[in-house]
Amino acid sequence: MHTRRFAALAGIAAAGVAVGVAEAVAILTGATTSPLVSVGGVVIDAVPAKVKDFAVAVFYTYDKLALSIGTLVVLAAFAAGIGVLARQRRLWGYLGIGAFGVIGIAAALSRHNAPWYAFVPTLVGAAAGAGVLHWLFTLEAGDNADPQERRAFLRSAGYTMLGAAVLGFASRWWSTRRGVEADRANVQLPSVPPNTVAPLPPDADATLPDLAPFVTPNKEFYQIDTALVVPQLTTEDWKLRIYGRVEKELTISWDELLKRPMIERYITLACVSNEVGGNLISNAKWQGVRVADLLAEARPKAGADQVVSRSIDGFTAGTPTAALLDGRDAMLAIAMNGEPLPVEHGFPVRMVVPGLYGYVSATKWLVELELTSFADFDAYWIKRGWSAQGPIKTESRIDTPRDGSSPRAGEIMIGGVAWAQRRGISKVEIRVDDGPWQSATLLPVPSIDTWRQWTFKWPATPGKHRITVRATDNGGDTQTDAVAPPDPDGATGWHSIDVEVK
Ligand SMILES: Nc1nc2c(c(=O)[nH]1)N[C@H]1C(S)=C(S)[C@@H](COP(=O)(O)O)O[C@H]1N2
Ligand SMILES: [Mo]
Repeated sequence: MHTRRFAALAGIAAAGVAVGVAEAVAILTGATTSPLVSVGGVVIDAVPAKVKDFAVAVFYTYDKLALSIGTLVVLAAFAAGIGVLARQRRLWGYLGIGAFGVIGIAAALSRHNAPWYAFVPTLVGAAAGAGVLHWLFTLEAGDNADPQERRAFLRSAGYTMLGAAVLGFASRWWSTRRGVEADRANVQLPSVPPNTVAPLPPDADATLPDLAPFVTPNKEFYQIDTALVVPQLTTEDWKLRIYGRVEKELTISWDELLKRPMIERYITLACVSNEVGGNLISNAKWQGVRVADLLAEARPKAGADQVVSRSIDGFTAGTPTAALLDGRDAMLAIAMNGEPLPVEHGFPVRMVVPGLYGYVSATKWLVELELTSFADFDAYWIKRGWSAQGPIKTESRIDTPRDGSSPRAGEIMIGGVAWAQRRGISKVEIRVDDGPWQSATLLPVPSIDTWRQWTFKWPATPGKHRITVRATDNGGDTQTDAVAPPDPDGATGWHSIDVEVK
């Protein structure tokens, strides 16, 4: 009889081989058929919204790494259990591996756009895992073999194979990633006619230390998505389908999209999950094709009050058709700050709609626009309890001095950003402790669709102080002080910082 440790290690070794082989096969069949990616995707989509908020809050963009590591740990624990069961009866071990196989296959086939052969990697992997289990239990069955040696062998075999699985997975990911990066490097952005370019006022940026720059560099742009592994889509494979309640269905290739008239605009994107004072907001110069031009060709039918934009990995956002046709610069963006979209931000094509939170408008890796109605379809986050309508709320933030810092007494430059996309910012006020509201200096902006920097010279006296900011939009509405959480349609309240002036 084998020891329990032997059996547990044999289970881990078998699972390691199963996953490694499945991921290796998925190199050929494509990332969407990878059992690790599919199971992870199912888990992300199934996690209740509240838990996911927590994950976003705690891990921010690292939540997916945590999920991947967690999944591997759980997988290893189950594999050890299967090994121990197989020690009692070999059949139970095979059934355990079979159960894993069923989960992997169901997950892979359930993913959006799954090809019919999505079951193949898991099937081959499970067969290999079962083979290894069989081999380890029969070949190493000799009771006269040195148990110490046997255990050492198994431990190294198990770890090597798990390592191989992770490596195989990582290398597959890197190879597709390199292919898409090469494709991205080859993109020649069409020029934008000068009269359609929104110029940047030369003094839009106060360039204070710690103050968010007016234009966010691509590398620092906030990133939020549900993708466990960022979709890798080449321009050659990209196609956009416009369908549903339209008079004329359209399918557009990358080359066709590039031939269309282009605009270039500064637009500030914001996440509905952004807390007061948070940094899930960034500003970039986007280049793309007006959504209104494409809709004019497809001709939405009466009652098609919602445009559902869908990504290659099945994420959906529902945007009011009216918001895409009311003259704002909603676009299918192909470039961000003069470069093709970074893969993390939706390469090759994403949607950008001024004035709406990302979850109802900013679909990355965009492949479909479906004309439908709000009554007929709930998009990804709406199904999870968030509001169907997501206009961005007026907010402001203090960036410098930093909360909790201890600046020197004397004249201190307070600075930050304020935003009310589509309405524009007309006033920002600062309050120190219980003092009066005082107007800050507003820096120029290219349009009402971006955030606006502000500065305020403060003669700081020693001691503890609380500084509060509030903004007013061009319609004369002042940002509310009523504190609301992000859920269900965006946080409100005034941002305050505490400093101790020395
Ligand atoms: N395909 C896809 N697009 C998506 C999302 C997503 O999860 N998947 N998240 C949306 C949300 S909630 C936001 S706030 C913005 C963020 O865009 P960014 O990552 O480029 O900043 O993308 C939107 N587009
Ligand atoms: Mo978001």
